[in-house]
Amino acid sequence: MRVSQWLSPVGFLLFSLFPAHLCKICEVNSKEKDKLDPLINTMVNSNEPYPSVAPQILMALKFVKQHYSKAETTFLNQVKLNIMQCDGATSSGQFALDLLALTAACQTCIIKDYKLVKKLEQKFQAEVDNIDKYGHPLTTYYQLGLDVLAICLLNGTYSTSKIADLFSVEPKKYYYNNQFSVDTGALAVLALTCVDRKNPDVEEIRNNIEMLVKMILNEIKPDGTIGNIYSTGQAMQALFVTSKYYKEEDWNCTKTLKTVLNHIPQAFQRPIAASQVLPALQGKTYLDLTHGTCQSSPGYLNNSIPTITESTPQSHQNISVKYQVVDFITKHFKKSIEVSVPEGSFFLNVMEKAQEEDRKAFGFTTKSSEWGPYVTSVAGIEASSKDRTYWQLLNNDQPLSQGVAEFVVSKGDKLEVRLSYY
Ligand code: B12
Repeated sequence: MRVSQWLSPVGFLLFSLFPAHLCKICEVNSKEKDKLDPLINTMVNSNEPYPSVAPQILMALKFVKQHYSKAETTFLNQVKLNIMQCDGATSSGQFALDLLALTAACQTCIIKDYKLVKKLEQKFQAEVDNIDKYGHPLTTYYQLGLDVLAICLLNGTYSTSKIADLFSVEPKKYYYNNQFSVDTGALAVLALTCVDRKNPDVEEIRNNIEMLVKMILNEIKPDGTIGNIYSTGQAMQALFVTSKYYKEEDWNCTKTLKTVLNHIPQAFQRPIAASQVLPALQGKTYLDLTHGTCQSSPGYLNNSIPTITESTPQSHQNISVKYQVVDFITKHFKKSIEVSVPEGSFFLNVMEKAQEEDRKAFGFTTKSSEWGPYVTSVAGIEASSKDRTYWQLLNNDQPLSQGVAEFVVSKGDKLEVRLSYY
């Protein structure tokens, strides 16, 4: 039977209008919608000063029916400030996030009047030039994904074949220390899907999408998490828009959704984490940022302030853990210690205890960020974005999926900070 014989006229119209947009989407049902309230509260009550938080919250709030005028105005002002203060030091991904947020907040006039897409194209070009010269971008492929997503959604100029080349599937683009970065892959899929929708039938673009989707599907864990809990929301977005590349049985979306909902109380207390997961839970993706109406109606600001677990141990019973510092790059430095800390302590507390014992070997510095404290130096050895090095966090030789102020240590753990390349 031909498609047109069994589809109703309306169905046929929809089918012929949106064949490339067919999506497999599961979203939180109306009975469970209140499970999202903690995420929304965390976001609207955020007063974090880090530039990448406000744009991502605005992007997430676009998909929330209720309006939070006061909070939205505050975040929009922060985004405008980011744009005004933008200079050579502003990363391309940060600028792309700001543009996506302006789009979400219906501020397209600002984008046009100040020719912001052109500016983003220039920042993106600087990334490409750096790749041509040194083999890696100024920032990371995650940020390149944000750049292309914003340029494409805002109808900027790009070469489809160059984009296909840029996002070709090679380990150095999508892996950190032999581990596939699901977040990076997901952003690339969203960006490539936008490009594909606007320039259909470019084989290389589709091949990239197909391979990345396979790699993302490979990262589905038995409980439905994709990568780890913090990459799952963006991976869901990528899978929503690419269902023609995989079979129904390849992904149990409902299981993933259920697991994420169950993790809301403990895993998404940071505004940044909440903002990245919320769109997918509502069946939305960043490709929807340009859809929908741009009217606003007044809302209210919920006053319940979210609490982030502080880095102070909860109990008095002590546990013993091993901790070592390794310079994996020069291999000239390796120092280990066993410390005793109260049960419920964080990685950070172990580092502090080791530092008290031997400042030369275990002294460290951090810089605060939207994800908490980021370890910048240990034993006087500074990580450097210029050299593309970082202090990687591990336990029992496995990289952690949380920062030092979030990972709770257990008895017998073998913690490590390892200077590595990214
Ligand atoms: C690229 C990236 C990195 C790069 C950053 C390099 C660079 N100069 O750009 C590198 C490889 C160094 C890195 C390191 C780590 N990362 Co990382 N990273 C990302 C990624 C994919 C994109 C970030 C980004 O570019 N955002 C866009 C730009 C415009 O925003 P930005 O504010 O400028 O971004 C900065 C911060 O995100 C910061 N940063 C990156 N990762 C982390 C992790 C922590 C804990 C902190 C405090 C800050 C931080 O570096 C970015 C550039 O300056 C995100 C994915 C995501 N979903 O956000 C994960 C992500 C933020 N990272 C994560 C983790 C766990 C880590 C590590 C702890 C991994 C490890 N086992 O060592 C380490 C940090 C260790 C430390 N020293 O404290 C988690 C955080 C989860 C959480 N609850 O804390 C994420 C969400 C990935 C994931 N799904 O697990 N990361």
